[in-house]
Amino acid sequence: MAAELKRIRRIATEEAFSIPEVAAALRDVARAPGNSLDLTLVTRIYDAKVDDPQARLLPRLLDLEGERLRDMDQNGVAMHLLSLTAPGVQMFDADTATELATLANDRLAEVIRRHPTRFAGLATFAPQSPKRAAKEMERAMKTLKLNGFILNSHTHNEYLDNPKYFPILEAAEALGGCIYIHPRAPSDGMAEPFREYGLDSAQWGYGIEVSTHAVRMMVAGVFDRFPKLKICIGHMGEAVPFWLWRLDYMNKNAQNRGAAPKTKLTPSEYFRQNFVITTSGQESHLALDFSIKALGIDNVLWAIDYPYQPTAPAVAFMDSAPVSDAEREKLYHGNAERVFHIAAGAAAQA
Ligand code: 1WB
Ligand code: MN
Repeated sequence: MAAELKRIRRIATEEAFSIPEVAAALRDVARAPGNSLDLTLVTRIYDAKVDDPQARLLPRLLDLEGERLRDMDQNGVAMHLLSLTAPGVQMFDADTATELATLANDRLAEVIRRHPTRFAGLATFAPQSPKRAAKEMERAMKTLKLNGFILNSHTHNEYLDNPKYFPILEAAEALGGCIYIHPRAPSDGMAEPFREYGLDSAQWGYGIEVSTHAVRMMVAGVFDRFPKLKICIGHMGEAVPFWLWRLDYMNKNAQNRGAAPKTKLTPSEYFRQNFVITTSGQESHLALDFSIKALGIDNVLWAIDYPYQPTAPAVAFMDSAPVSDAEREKLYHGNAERVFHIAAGAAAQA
């Protein structure tokens, strides 16, 4: 590691955890009848046979202060911005989801209180009950001092452009809390072609699910109603940056034939105004360079995707990225501090 990089503060922004109560509820979901595409992965992780390599993920999701901190120390990572891992509470009934979201947020706040320089956290909420979700969002930021929100894409096959969720968007905007839209598997209506070849999750399905979510919000005009709302998406923007030109062109056509509502701005304008992206699990310098040029250096944040992706290559990727020192500071911590209200602080102890 170069000497000057030893002193850089690395804040990783898409870092997953769970709590035993949510893991148990997901095991029950795995054992109940159902056809959701998420069940493939939920079964592998939460109801795994002991010889399944994916079974190793659950202890690493439940651990916060053991192996995780050692992994951070070994790799010079100052901080994990933690979030309850996908699918979060979004496969449960409204009451269970609301209760477990509160519990997960309390646990998250406790571990941050014990390690305020090592952890920050995104609050979970239960979209199944939008009004109660908005209350929990306020408690999470004002009382628990959490740093923003995590949403694992669709809820019972519905997306944030649905007006039933507007109380959630109103709360996020008023609180200045960015909503990180993390993947889960594609919703029922587009699930079938993803059932083969392992396409259900991180290989391809996750990106399609979240990019579709983001595009729906932009073309529906959600950001005309909530112009200060901030959304974060991972995996180098789930390919949306690459699509901006064509989105603008074809959205205009769709508007002109009455298929899409008229909006104040174009998709690319909303994307630059209302979105930031992270590099989670997408370690291509070419894609990074393109994204910085497309969105601006202030809109790209570093992430590892722990424990689903290894830390060392994610650090090596950003340490060696072809950017200036000032740009690397923004990518590694400056943008995260601004977007997620994280106090300035020190690099990891060498
Ligand atoms: C994987 C990746 C699984 C992610 C996940 O389960 C999440 C995987 C919730 O690679 O198996 C992710 O966040 O990218
Ligand atoms: Mn992730």
